[in-house]
Amino acid sequence: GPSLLLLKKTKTKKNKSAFICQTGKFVFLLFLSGLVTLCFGALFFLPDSHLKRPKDQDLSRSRAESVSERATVVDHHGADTDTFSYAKFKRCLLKPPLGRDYGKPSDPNTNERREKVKEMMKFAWDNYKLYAWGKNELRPLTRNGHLGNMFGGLKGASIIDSLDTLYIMGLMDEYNDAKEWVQTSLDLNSNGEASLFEVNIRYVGGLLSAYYLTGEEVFKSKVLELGEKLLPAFNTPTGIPRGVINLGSGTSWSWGWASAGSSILAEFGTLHLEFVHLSELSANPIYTEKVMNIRKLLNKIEKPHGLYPNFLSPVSGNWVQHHVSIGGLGDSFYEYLIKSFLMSDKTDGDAKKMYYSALEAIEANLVQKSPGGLTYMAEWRGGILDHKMGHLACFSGGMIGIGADDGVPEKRQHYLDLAAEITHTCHESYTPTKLGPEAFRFDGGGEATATRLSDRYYILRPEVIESYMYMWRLTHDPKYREWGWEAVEALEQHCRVEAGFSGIRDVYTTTASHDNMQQSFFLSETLKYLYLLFSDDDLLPLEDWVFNTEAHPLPIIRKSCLQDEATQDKTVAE
Ligand code: DMJ
Repeated sequence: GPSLLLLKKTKTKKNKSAFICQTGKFVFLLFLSGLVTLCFGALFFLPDSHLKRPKDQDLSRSRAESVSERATVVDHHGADTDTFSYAKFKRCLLKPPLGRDYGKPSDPNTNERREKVKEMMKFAWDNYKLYAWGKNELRPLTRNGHLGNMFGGLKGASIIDSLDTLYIMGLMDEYNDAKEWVQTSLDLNSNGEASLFEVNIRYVGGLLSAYYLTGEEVFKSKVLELGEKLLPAFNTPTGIPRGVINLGSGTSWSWGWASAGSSILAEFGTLHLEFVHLSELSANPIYTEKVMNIRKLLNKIEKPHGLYPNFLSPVSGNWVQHHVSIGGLGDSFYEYLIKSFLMSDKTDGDAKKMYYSALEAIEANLVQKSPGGLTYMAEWRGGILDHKMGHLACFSGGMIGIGADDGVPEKRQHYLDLAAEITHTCHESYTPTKLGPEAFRFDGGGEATATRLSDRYYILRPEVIESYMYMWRLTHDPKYREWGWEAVEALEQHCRVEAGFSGIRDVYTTTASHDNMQQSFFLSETLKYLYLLFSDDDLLPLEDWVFNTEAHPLPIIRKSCLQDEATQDKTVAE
């Protein structure tokens, strides 16, 4: 009947579905075996893959290779990208970078001052984050961001400049936000016109020091990527780079305002520290070669009275005019000579020679005593002195101080005295708001005063405080901490506004007119130097670190230690 028919139908259905199921399984197995064959086959086509297990007899050799003979991973520029060992570098430091207790001073009053500086950093950072995140600088009055045109479309200058300051202050949430921004949003594929100098001191310097302090690979890979983009700037007949570079196309040219297409001493002379470290990290000598070439040319060229003028032609390699300054246009060239020597673990003899003979020429031609007894550095225009000193030149107190130990021993005290006198003069220029003008003069009856209205502004610059910090470390004279505290109070009174810190237009009036700009160097330099001034000396000890001109700490390169470490590793491996 109908039930038998139903049973038959069901049976046929079951058979059918069993058949379909069997076929499905077969197809699946066929697919699977195909896949396995494919993957296995692919292994043979891999060039020298990590997936290939070495033969047993090769095991010990490959360990040795991985430890000390890693010059095998070569990128397209010939750089060995796998040679630098962070662990080895750390072992070659004399002291822990953050000191015993993050440099916390035992004296409660000093500690309170240090906490105040940390609070200022947090306030500056929080407002930047709130109103200008990802832009280059904060405009604290209008509460928005500023991009500007110095960095060729690169963004986040305040973030890169703040990384190390946040880290040493132990502001870890803020540091982590900054690091995450670098990971996710720092885009180096920009196509704009950048100042080679500014990108180098802020971005390259900032990323380098963030890497050396934290060991985070992201900073290393970013800085190496950026370093490559700067290389085309050196494609000139002399190898002296021009001031401006398009980060996308690599074309470069001189600043429109620099006479006769010249390059600026303080710009092409302020690459050495960062470029040597780029070579260290990439094991690619090209960066060091580029800056050594600049050094060679400067060493060889005839110098008027032993002085280095501010403008040089990248085409002929000759000076373009005879204007010499320890302030703007010249400043950090001199700083990088002594710091190159110190950073080389005192092995870079040329840098040392050039620094001390430049200093002698400066003393013979530029250093002056005012009628009121203040020592200052005048500017030199083809033999004629302009009795003016820029705020920028006030870094030289610290520079002469850190170089005092390595000249001829009989001049040690002389250099320390000169450093102290210059720092004193710069402190004298900080009045009556206790902040200093952009430039001050010693003629027309003035003593360290800005006589021109246009020189009266203060844009949160660090140089005077920088010299207090070095002089404190060198002498421990309490007056430097007192002067630093004066500056903290003045910054609070005249520059702190509701949404950050701002420069002011006139240091001679107490009713402040703000310029609406929180410069990124305020976070990287001014606040860092103040924090170090109120910290113990074991926070970023000078035995191990030199600060680039944007206050980014770079480690002294102990070649012999690094080599010993490598040999030891090799011996262990064998
Ligand atoms: C910073 O960018 C650096 O210190 C540079 O060497 C000079 N100018 C500013 C700070 O004043």
